[in-house]
Amino acid sequence: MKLVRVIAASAMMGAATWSGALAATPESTEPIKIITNNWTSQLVLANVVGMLLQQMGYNVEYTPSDTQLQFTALANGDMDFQVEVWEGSMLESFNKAVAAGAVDLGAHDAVTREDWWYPKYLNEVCPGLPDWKALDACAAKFATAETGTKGRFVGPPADWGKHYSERIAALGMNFQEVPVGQAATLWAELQAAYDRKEPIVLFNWTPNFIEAKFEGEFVEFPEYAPECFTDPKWGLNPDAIYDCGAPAKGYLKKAGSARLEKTWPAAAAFLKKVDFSNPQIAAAAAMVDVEGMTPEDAAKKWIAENEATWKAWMN
Ligand code: TMO
Repeated sequence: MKLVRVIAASAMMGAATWSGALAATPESTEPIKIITNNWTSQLVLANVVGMLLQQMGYNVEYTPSDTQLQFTALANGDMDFQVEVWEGSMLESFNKAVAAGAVDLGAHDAVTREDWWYPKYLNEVCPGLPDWKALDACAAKFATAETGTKGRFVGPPADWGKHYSERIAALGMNFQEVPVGQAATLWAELQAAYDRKEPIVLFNWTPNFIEAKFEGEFVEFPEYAPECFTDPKWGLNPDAIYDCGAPAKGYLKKAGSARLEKTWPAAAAFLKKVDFSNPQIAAAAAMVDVEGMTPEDAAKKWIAENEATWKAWMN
């Protein structure tokens, strides 16, 4: 009788400990849908977060989306998590998504910038750089067969939600945007020009692997203010919005669906703590763009080398 009681008690205790350890995660076996985009740091970070969630016991699914449509998906609860929300290119759609039910999961330590960028050797070719007026005065040097007498600005893929053609028009610049289809083309164009010290001005951002490999600077446009995107009267051109640059010290946030917090609260708490720095993000991009690793392998390597960092996020 006594023995039976002891066994029963210890079995119950065992059960209590067991369910206690697992009660937190996973709250649901339904997969958490992690958004992937088409640039390399995002792919690495999305995989890092996905693998860590799996380690915590969650099921995850990677769902490719573009930088604008993803916000509708987050607001609707069709997708659950985005690890890189860049202020410079996503601010407007992100704010709309939060107003429609998506959740701001906080900012990374990283400070970001996305804008026109040129190799440093052009400072001698176009005196007055990085000022945008000096660039504009130098437009003829950037002309190509495709752009005629106008300078060519090598722009980002269309889905990155920039307004560069509008900016060129608003500032009356003698430039034409020629967008690439994918990020790799930006770097191929840069490499080709850089090797021959030829003029090129292209879309770039930081943190990125570029800063470890190429010397260059962002063009300084009229300083960003929120009104620039909404009030035509603001800025140099009284009849147009977008007559300014992107934020020079932008945020990098994380965003989630409303159901993320409801269905998997411990996962949401973890994701709020996820925090990458500028050097970590630049290194993540370099593993893929310079070393040629897959985003999955780069994520595994990052996890192996940064245990103290991610363990702190789990507590
Ligand atoms: C959002 N991005 C980093 C590609 O500019």
